[in-house]
Amino acid sequence: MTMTLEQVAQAMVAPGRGILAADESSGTIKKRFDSIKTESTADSRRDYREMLFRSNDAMKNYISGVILYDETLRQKAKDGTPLAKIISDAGSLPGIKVDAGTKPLQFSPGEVITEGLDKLPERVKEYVALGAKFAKWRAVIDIGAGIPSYTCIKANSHALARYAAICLEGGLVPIVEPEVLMDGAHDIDRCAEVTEWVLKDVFQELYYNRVTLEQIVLKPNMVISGKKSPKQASREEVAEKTVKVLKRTVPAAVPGIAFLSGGQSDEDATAHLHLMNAMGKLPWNLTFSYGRALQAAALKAWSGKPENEAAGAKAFAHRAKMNGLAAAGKWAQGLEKAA
Ligand code: 5MM
Repeated sequence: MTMTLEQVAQAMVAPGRGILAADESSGTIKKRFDSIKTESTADSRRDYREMLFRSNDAMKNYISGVILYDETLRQKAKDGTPLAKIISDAGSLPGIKVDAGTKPLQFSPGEVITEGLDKLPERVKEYVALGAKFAKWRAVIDIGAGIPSYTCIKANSHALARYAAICLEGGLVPIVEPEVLMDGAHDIDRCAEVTEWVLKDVFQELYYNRVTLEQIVLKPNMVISGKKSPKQASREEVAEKTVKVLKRTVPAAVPGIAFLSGGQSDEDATAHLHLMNAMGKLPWNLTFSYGRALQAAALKAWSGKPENEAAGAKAFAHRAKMNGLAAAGKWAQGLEKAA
């Protein structure tokens, strides 16, 4: 049975389930593989991702969708099954990253614009034929001296909204991802200020581009201290300030918000999500769309060796379960030890 766009969006943020971001582009996955001294080849990337997608209980119970890179959507498992089919057989939805990455933004030193709108309608058509149900586009906003600029926020919000409209017209649910980086030395209040500004502008552009909010999933950063800030906010403060900013900016018509982890430790990313969900009723479902915070332990346990596949799958299953519980507000620190 074909699902409507609303149904797909709701399934992506279904209670207690979240999204696995496995859409590392060739450069990013190479960096990840370098860290475990493994060569990044089409086969090693396939083996690693196949290990994650075949972690059946985790996929069935906690992973509502998987964001893939172009190469992965076209790849087949060792036994010839398309990787996208392994995902859908586990009751999860395959999605596709459609942005083409960032480039320096003209006349805006230190700032970037995400590219990829050229021929996007044609690419969306092809991805739908290949089985994708949703798409992702990530805009990147950095905080620093004199940045972000109005120019950068405007250009990125507009591109995000154009992407979202193109996807909806072509039959894919767009994940709208404006990421305010946590790399700087700023404190949590500066992050709150910039995140509020960015989200306000993104929703304004979505409106002007006639995007139906019931058919999207928002993927924002949490409101958090910059990694280099001497003043690190507590987990409770992160949860409280994130929800405050979201309430000010995200209309209740949006079915769900799936956070990126952005460089947080695995357990912090889980704890923050749990604390927000434990606050009680919110206008949207709050869940995860983590890359690093879902994969780091699995990548290390696997380390590129076929004999470690069971250990890698187990590490992934543990993080998927912890985050699934956090998405339901049912996580507890003590459960981490049971790994
Ligand atoms: C998995 O990483 C994604 C792709 O990154 P590149 O295009 O730079 O290779 C990234 O967009 C990811 O989906 C989000 O940032 C969430 O991942 P994290 O690690 O922040 O949870």
